[in-house]
Amino acid sequence: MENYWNKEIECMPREEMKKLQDERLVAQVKHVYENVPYYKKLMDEKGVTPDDIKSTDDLHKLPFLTKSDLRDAYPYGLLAKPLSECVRIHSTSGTTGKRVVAFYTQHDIDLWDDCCARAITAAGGTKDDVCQVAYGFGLFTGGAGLNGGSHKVGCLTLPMSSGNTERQIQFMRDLGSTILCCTPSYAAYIGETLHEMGLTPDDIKLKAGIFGAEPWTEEMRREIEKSLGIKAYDIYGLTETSGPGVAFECSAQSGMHINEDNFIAEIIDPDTGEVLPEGSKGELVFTSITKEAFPLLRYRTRDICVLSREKCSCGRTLIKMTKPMGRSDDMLIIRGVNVFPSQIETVLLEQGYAPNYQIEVDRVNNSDTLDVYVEMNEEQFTDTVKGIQEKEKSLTAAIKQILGISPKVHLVSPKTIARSEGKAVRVIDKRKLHD
Ligand code: DLL
Repeated sequence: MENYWNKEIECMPREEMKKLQDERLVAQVKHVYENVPYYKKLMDEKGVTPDDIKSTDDLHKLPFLTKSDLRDAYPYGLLAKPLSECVRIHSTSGTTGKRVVAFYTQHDIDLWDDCCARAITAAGGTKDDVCQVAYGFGLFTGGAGLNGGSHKVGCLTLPMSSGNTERQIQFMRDLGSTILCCTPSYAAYIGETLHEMGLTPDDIKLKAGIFGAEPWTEEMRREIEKSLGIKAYDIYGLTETSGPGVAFECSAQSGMHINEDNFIAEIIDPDTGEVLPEGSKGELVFTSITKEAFPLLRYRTRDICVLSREKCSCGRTLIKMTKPMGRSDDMLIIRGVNVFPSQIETVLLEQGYAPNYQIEVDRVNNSDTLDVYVEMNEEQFTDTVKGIQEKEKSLTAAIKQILGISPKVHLVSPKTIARSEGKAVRVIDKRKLHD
């Protein structure tokens, strides 16, 4: 039986949801225009006033907002409420330029917790569960978001933060954690450590995991599900729109439902900005229609995915997004070919390797090079040199088949690729194509 946190909203008939979005959008545009000079200027430059926005059908008239606007307006330029009404900030983990700082009123936090409560409930969570939150706590939104959602649901919450993996497993055993929340790469690492400690999924009580904050493939999902003996659910979000919980997976485990009562989603052509019809692959754009302190309109996420309104077996009517297939700014262009790291990950896992790999791109004599470092497990490692070379050859061929370009594959000894407790760094691009 499917569990809902807020059935009325999650299963709301389409026309009613559109009406709710229409009303909230009109009010939000007015709020922003009147309270944020930065927005007023952008809208004035485009010749749009709040009176032009009568429903979601007029959304396309509004200007886009990008990460560079957020940087220009740093720190307070997009704030729509007095600071005295804000109770928290979070910030992105960006390594270049200024960080993005997002502000929250207490009402914003309540709505955010509610979105995360929906995700936990959809993964089977109830007040009888023990929910171990192993996302980082701090400026990153992962820990705080799932912690808030877990409290709302009434789970016994373990605010572990990430790291200290053996202790994570010890608490998991001693306190009988049933739900684990962390990045998929950390979940894989926890699974690996569990087995190294001589334990199996039968020694723990976990039943579900809520994993997101970075791209992961279906193959990786299966790997984690096996190593921890759980069902693994995806969760999506970004600091700019509050954090995790913008979209969450249900029992169908085939894409994430977007919390449309809070966010309007569009898919655009990343090059032209043109809005694309449902079912097209393109860049995801979000408009926050309920946020008070930091309400972004038509924010370009750079995440590439597809939206679908196909009926879902879970009964929810909320629109679904596919797993992000990559980011328009993270997509590698190698020898003119578009490459998403997830394509390489799929091949590696299909061929029986663990998700421990690193991709290195460089430019030598004006030509791009692609090196893929893949870790062997102990069993693969005992192979002869010739056997290893053959494995490298067969991996090279399999990757070439998918990408159309040939990588140089290096199989490396067990435990030589750094494990991640948060977002994994999969790609090192040495070409210095960007600042
Ligand atoms: O990663 C928020 C989050 C925390 C989501 C915990 C889920 C769980 P940022 O650090 O601002 O926020 O990074 C946002 O991470 O634009 C995507 O590119 C990527 N991302 C987030 N969730 C997923 C996911 C948090 N499920 C950026 N699959 C987003 C793929 C994801 N990519």
